[in-house]
Amino acid sequence: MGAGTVASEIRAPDRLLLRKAAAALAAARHVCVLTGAGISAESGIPTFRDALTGLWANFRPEELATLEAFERDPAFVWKWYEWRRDLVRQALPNAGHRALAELARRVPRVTLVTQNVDGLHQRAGSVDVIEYHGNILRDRCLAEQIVAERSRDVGGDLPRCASCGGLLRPDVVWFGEMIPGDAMRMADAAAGDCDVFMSVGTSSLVYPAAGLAETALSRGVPVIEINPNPTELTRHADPALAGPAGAMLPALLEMLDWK
Ligand code: BJW
Repeated sequence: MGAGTVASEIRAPDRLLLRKAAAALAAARHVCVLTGAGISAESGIPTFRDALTGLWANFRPEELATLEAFERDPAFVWKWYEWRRDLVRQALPNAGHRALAELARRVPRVTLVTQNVDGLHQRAGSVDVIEYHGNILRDRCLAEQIVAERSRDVGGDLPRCASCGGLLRPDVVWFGEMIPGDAMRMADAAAGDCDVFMSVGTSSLVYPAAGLAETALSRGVPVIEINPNPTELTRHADPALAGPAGAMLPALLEMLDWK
């Protein structure tokens, strides 16, 4: 992290909370971080539930993020996903993503679990990222339930599987679908083992991801939240850092330097 003025630009009460968070991180052996759409907002990728800019400002989730919706109108759902794929391909990791990659070099162990499907953590240098809700840039064969290549031979509007010719879908987790087994096991294990938990840029509304912070809380582990808006988790978090991830995370790293 460059020499910085980042922490000094933050309001004094927030600096106290940052200091508390930095002290917890400085003493930590294993930090589990859960990220959500908010960390990619500063890369230009809309969140889901923010009232005016969110991806669902004009749609209900059930219209787009369920298997039923896809089976009802695959062309409509694919159009939404192709539009989002273009956004993701053009996006760059921001200071928040980079700070989490750097955090892994500063504390003995970091497990990074992301609900995001955009791959920006990996592009920022984080390794072994647990993709809890899949990855938007991959296709999955609806019939074979495996990650698949697109067929170049079959015409028509909808992407088809190169191996069986069946319909492809994005390799993401929709409502009512199971979390990939390995992702679920590794994330549960990390929430059950960490000595600091961080929740960054998520509304903490969607389960089982939101349950990871609850696991940490039930173990009496410090739970740090970073979010400019209050969430279901805020009143339980200590400290709750009310600000954007792209400012708060670099400031937190800078404080860690002083420890
Ligand atoms: C910033 C910021 C900045 C802005 N810096 N922050 C227990 C209780 C109740 C319900 C359930 C339960 N267990 C399961 C359920 C059902 C359901 C569920 O949770 N429903 C609730 C909504 C009520 N869960 C499921 O169905 C899950 N599967 C499951 O449980 O399987 C078992 C099962 C099977 C069958 C039957 C029953 C159970 C699957 C959930 C899949 C979620 N999928 C989506 C779409 C992914 C694909 C895609 O991308 O299209 O995942 S939905 C969407 O929500 C996406 C996200 O990953 C997820 C979470 O959203 P996130 O990231 O929190 O975004 P937002 O927009 O909500 O919030 C952004 C936040 O950022 C805000 O707070 C801002 O303030 C903040 N922010 N700028 C920091 N700069």
